[in-house]
Amino acid sequence: RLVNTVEENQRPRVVTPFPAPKLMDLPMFQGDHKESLYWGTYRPHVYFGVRARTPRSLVAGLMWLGVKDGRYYMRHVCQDSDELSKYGWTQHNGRDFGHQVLVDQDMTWATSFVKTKGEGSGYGGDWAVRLGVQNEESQWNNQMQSSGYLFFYLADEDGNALSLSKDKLDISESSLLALGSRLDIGDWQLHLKAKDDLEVHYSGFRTPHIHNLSDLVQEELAVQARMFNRLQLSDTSDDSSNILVFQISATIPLEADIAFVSGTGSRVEERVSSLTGTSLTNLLKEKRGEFDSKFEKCFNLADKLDSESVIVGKAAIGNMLGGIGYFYGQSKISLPKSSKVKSHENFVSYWPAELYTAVPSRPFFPRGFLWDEGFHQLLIRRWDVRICLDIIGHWLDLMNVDGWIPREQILGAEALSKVPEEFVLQHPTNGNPPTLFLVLRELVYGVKKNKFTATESNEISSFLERALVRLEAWFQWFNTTQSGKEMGTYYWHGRDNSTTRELNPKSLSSGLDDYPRASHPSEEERHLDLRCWMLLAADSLHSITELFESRSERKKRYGSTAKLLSDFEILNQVHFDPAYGAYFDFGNHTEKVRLRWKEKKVGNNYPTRELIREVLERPELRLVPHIGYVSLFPFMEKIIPPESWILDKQLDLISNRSILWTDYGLRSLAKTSTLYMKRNTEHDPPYWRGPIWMNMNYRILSALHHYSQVNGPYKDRAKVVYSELRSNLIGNVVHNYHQTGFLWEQYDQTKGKGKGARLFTGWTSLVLLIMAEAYAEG
Ligand code: 6A9
Repeated sequence: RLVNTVEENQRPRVVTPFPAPKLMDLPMFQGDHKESLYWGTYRPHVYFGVRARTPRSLVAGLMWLGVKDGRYYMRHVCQDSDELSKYGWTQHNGRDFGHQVLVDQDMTWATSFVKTKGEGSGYGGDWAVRLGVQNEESQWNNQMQSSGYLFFYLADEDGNALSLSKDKLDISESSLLALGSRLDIGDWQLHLKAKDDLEVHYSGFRTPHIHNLSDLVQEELAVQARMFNRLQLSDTSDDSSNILVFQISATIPLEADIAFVSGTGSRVEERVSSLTGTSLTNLLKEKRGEFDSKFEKCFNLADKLDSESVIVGKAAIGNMLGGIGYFYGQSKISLPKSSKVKSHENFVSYWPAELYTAVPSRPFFPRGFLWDEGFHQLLIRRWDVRICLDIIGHWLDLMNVDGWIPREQILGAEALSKVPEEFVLQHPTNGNPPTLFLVLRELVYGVKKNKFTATESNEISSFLERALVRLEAWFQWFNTTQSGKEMGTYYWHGRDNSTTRELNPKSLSSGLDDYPRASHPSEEERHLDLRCWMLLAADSLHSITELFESRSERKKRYGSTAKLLSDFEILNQVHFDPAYGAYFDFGNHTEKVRLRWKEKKVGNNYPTRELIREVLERPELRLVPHIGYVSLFPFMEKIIPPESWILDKQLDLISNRSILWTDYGLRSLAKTSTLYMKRNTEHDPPYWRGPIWMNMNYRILSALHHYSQVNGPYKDRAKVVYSELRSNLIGNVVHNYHQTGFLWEQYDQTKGKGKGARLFTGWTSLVLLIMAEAYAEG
């Protein structure tokens, strides 16, 4: 379109979409592909939820009352404070099957999801969920504990009314609970079947906001409890309800099958019956078998590792795929102070957008994070390339006209309700590592080496062909806005150079948050990790352009940029410190900083104390002598020639216990660093200043694997370090999983204990690639 409407002219540049055909409009994402991914467990923030990939969907979900110390608590949204001793998908194929186990006190829940498209099914097909509850201890005499308080709901985000099948539900007479109609899928029905007697009660609500549904149900139960002394929904609903909640009560053990069918014109009974009872049992069995064989085919663990590890490997891929969500909404973008945009607030809204993405952690961070996603895709692409491309496509379509992609995607009211205010705004001056290139580079290589089927190859190629202009813009965004003073140098913009509180001003955009950088942020800075990310981007663009044009100008340009950024001599001149044998950032820096308590007078109030940074020496331009993950970036990008003595030096740093080595993986920051395990402010404990993180360990391990394969004097040494690091990482994650029930965000470097967010099944799931020894080739 050549003509801009008036409205578009007034739209601030920062919220203007990148002007190129969208990836998600590619034919490969329409038709069968789109329909096959319509329904799914795309609500990772709840313990169990189903929705379709459409902005305002019909959504389903599970709630139950947990009992603790004689009190009831509503379980719905994944919350750490619920203290479930374990939960997560033990299997999930990302498409039409998943099995999850949840342990709440002495109750064990199982949710199995399955989807089918049978003759007569409407758009997107039919789906079913089998809910099972068992009681570990036999407290049968305790009535309160022996009946399950289980709630299953349907809510129409579009506001369409849902009808109850009849006023008095009796499922021994008819399994039909509810019915309705929508534009996307036509008429639909919800059925419930069970072997044993179930009592079903219900309540209808009308509200556009489903993110506070737990409160609505709890309030209703409280009213009922006060009036009638029972925890039972009121059996009322009117014609306008867009939410129906069903309460299913029975004695434990309980098993209930819920079937959702659309396209109710034909074969409804057969389809419901094939999705419940014995047929469902058989179908689930078949799906579990398929998952197991695909798992074995993709990762080949059977003769490599013990069964304890294999369980963790399955949980890793299961939770990665089961954690995939679909979100819709508008990011809030912070307005620079100089902005001419008229706004009463300090932000402007991004355009309404869809995002289909994996998430780092269902209870803590159930939303998209840009650089996390590149790591997620390293795993997902080995399971299902189409899901991988679909996810990357969604992300690239979020790019604005400047080539910028917001780092954290907080889309929609449900997502927003989980984020503290100070983290909501996205800053258009700040980037986040372009890790999607990690997987794109692998895909290009796979195409060139014929590792994919012909159809897959064609799809990847047409994807890349359309993605190229966006990828180039992304590269340009970094190359212009994050460049340093000297040619070929880069630094993360957005560090605070006026703070007096931070021991070392953070660089959130790098993804490594509080990893120490130059003490005094300045334009003179040169960040080693960003330089290596730029190399990755240039190198990937070079090989992508090579796919389409063998002799073009731009192919040459990316080739020479990559060559420049991987030039060993230049790298060493700018970032190498021979005294340490290590690579460092460069910047305005002093080691002599510390936090001190100072008295603070606030008006007439009593004096209070505050923690303030003291600088005891004038900073100067120099290398920043902190050894840690950043120091290893040239190693991770395999820039160091195999015969170089510097490679030997890197192996020293890695394998030295007083520096980076631990029995559980490599520390983020060397024990010898002046900021090792130091708080950044009073409220900010160390994060990337010691603990072990899986994404970086995976990349370091990949490089070790590489150097153990190529010829050179340090080949054998690399091999030894490689296998020890690998077994330490696997051993510790497996041990923690079986002990605590979870994969964790990071692992403590002294005892190996999981820390930070639990049920962190984002990049920690890379442990599966480590088990499978699956690294990038080429
Ligand atoms: C806080 C608090 C319930 C921090 O995995 C996501 C990111 C990584 O991209 C980043 O590298 N995590 C890492 O340093 C978690 C970030 C959480 C920020 C928002 C909101 C909500 O608590």
